[in-house]
Amino acid sequence: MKSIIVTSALPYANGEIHLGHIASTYLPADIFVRYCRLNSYNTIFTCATDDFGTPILIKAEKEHKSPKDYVAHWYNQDKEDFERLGISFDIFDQTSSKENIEFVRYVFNRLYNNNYIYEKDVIQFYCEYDKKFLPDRYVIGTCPYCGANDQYSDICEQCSRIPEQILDPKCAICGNTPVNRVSKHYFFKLSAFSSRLKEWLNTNKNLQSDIKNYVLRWIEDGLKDWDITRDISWGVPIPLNEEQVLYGWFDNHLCYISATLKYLNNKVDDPKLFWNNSIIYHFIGKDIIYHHYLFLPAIRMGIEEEYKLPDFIPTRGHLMLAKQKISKSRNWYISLKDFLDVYPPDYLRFYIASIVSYSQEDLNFDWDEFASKINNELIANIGNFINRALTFASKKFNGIVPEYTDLDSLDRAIIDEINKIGDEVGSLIFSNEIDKGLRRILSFSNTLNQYFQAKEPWSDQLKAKNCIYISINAVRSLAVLLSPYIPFSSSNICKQLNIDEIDRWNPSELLIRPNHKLGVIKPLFKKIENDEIEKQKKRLG
Ligand code: B3M
Ligand code: ZN
Repeated sequence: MKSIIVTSALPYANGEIHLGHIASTYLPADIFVRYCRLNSYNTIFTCATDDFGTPILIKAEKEHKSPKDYVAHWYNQDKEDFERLGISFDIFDQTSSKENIEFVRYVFNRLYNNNYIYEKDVIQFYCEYDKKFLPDRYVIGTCPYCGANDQYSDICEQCSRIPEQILDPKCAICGNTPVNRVSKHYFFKLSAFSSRLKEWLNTNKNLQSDIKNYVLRWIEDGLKDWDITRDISWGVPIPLNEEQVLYGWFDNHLCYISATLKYLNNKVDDPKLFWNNSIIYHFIGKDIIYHHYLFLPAIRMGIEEEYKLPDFIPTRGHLMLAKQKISKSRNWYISLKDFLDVYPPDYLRFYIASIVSYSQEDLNFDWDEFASKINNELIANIGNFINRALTFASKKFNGIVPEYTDLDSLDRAIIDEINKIGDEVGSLIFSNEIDKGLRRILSFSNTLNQYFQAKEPWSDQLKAKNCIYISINAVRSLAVLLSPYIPFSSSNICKQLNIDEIDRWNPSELLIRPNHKLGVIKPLFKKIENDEIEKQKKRLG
């Protein structure tokens, strides 16, 4: 059996999961994974919180918590949020797990022994008052490009540029002016991998070509070696100098591997071999292309490809909120938790799946569009057909699926549709065209509504028998087709059909036989009212 390993970018353990994360990464990955599982691929879905790094340490200090306790809080919160949305990780780990720390140190040693890591003195800001080095966010100053005040030394939030040297630097903890001090840092020789990376990018036909092209241009422009050292206490201690820790971007993506192997331990004889024999997918948002198309493969190359490189890196754009960039610092975001306190998880899954394309283009969250998609597509199209067919069967046939006789041309045409739909939707999901797959399901459901209307089962008992037999089977087809997208509703449909949960991708088969007894029929969805949407607009953003 073919195996597939899917990872999705690791959320920083320092704040709420918001709709932006869901749209660019977690939901597309989950839909894909659920589809793969139904197709009996041995599929593993891996994620973890990204625990290390300066911003997290600073936030923990502000809350007077140990960084360990601080990330544990967010780990638990994230886990709960993901579960509520039905994101079906097989393992949700932490980059600070002992397995990851051990693995990261092993990788560091391998790279060092292979001469891909070297030492160099660098000048760092140092606060004489706090007695510590001040990497990244520990220094605040003026952006040399746009002149914005109060910017972190590692990124200007005004102009999004990375300042070479911040002006008028101040310690973020005490506000004093830091001094310069020399510190010995380790660098990863990314530049040594230029030609191998180029070769890999050119031969891997599964990567999105537009992204590949500009990553190739970055290589042409010349790759810079990466400073992988941080003079702080929260991180993976560097084997050669335990006083320092590794940069978060050195250890986080290695957790894709360490967490997967941890999950596989005791399940397969040789977890590493399993990794190397699998098709590997890393789902990401476009802001971390550089790290996943260059840094991550180079590190795997540097340890002599002991662990296979990714086959696919599905990369998607950002979610905007009312056409504006989501920003946690400006409080312009909708948290997953807040959303799920108001609407069912499947509403969010349906809406996002319908707008998320397999490209880097940004998408836009819009409350009115959300309501209209739920009301007009999910409810008036899909929900309507399902409820109509089930209610009719329950009222006119006592909930017993009727026998069919002499199929007419309408019946045969719809059976043809059912026979085709599984492969059509399946191949769209498998090629990551999740929105197109959903659109195809909607057009199928539309055809089913037209069929029901044209057959007029209310007018003739004979016509009704064929129509209901076929329609009930089509309802089951919808339960299968929708199960990767809206799993909670799919299992609700199964209950009403009185069949087992969907465990196979078989929407094109007519498996419900005459005389099968249906379950209790209830409307699946509740309409979203206008005034309710207006209320949410005000409350959530
Ligand atoms: N935590 C950054 C981000 O969420 C980072 C991803 C790590 S994936 C290895 O955008
Ligand atoms: Zn200070």
